[in-house]
Amino acid sequence: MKAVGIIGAGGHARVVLDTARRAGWMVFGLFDADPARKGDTLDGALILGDDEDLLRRGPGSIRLANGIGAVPAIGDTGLGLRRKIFSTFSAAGFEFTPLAHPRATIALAVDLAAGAQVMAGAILQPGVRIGENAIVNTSACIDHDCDIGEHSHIAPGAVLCGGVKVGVSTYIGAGAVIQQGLSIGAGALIPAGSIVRRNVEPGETFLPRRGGKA
Ligand code: JB3
Repeated sequence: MKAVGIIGAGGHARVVLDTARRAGWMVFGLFDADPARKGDTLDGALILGDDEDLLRRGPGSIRLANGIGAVPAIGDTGLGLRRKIFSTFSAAGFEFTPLAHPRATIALAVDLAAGAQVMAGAILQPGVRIGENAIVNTSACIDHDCDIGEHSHIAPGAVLCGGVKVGVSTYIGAGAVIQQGLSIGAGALIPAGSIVRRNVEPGETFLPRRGGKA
C-alpha cells in the first residue's frame, strides 16, 4: 500500500490527511513543530514528532505531503514556510506526492507536479498545469490552459477563467475571480472576493482602483 507522511498538524494538514486517505494512501503519521503534540492524534493519525525526527528517519519508502498552508496578511502571501518545508525535505531526498481528492474533477490533459494538491470539489479543465507544491483548494475552478506557479495557493472557491498565468508563490484568495488571459505576477496577493480584470504585478497586493473598478 502507498504510505505517506504529512508535515504539519494544523488546519491544512487535516484537509490533506482526509484527502490522502480518500485517495487511497495509508497515512504513516504526522510531523509537527509543536513538541507538546508528539504522541497526540489528529483524526486518528499519530503525530510522530517534529521535522528533525522526520529527517533522522530519512526518505526510506515513504512519500511526503505538505500539510503547511498559509495565512496571508497585507503584503505577505504567508507561503514562505510552506515553500521552505518543500525545499528542505526535497534537498534531503524526500519525494512529495501529488495528491488529488477523488471528488475533484480533473481533465485528462492536466499536469500535476510533485507535491501539487487538489482538494474536494475543485475543477481543473484541459491544458492546466499545477506547479510543484501548489494548492488548489476546496471547490476552486481552474479553467482551460491556466498555469499555476510553484508553491502558490488558490483558496476555496476562487475562479480562474481560461489561460490565466499565475507566478510562483502567489496567493489567490477565497472566491476571487480572475478574468481570462491575465497574468498574476510571482508573489502577488489577491484578497478574498476580488474581481480581477487587469494583469497584477509581481509582489503586488491587488486592491481595486478608486471608483471600484479593478
Ligand atoms: O484557507 C484554508 C481553506 N485553509 C488554511 C490553510 C491554507 O492555511 C487554514 O485555514 C490555515 O489558515 C492555514 O492552515 P495551516 O498552515 O495548517 O495553519 P495552522 O492551522 O495554524 O497550523 C499550522 C501547524 O503547523 C501548527 O500545528 C504548527 O505547530 C505547525 N508548524 C509550524 N511551523 C510546523 C512548522 N510544523 C512543522 N512540521 N514544521 C514547521 O516548521
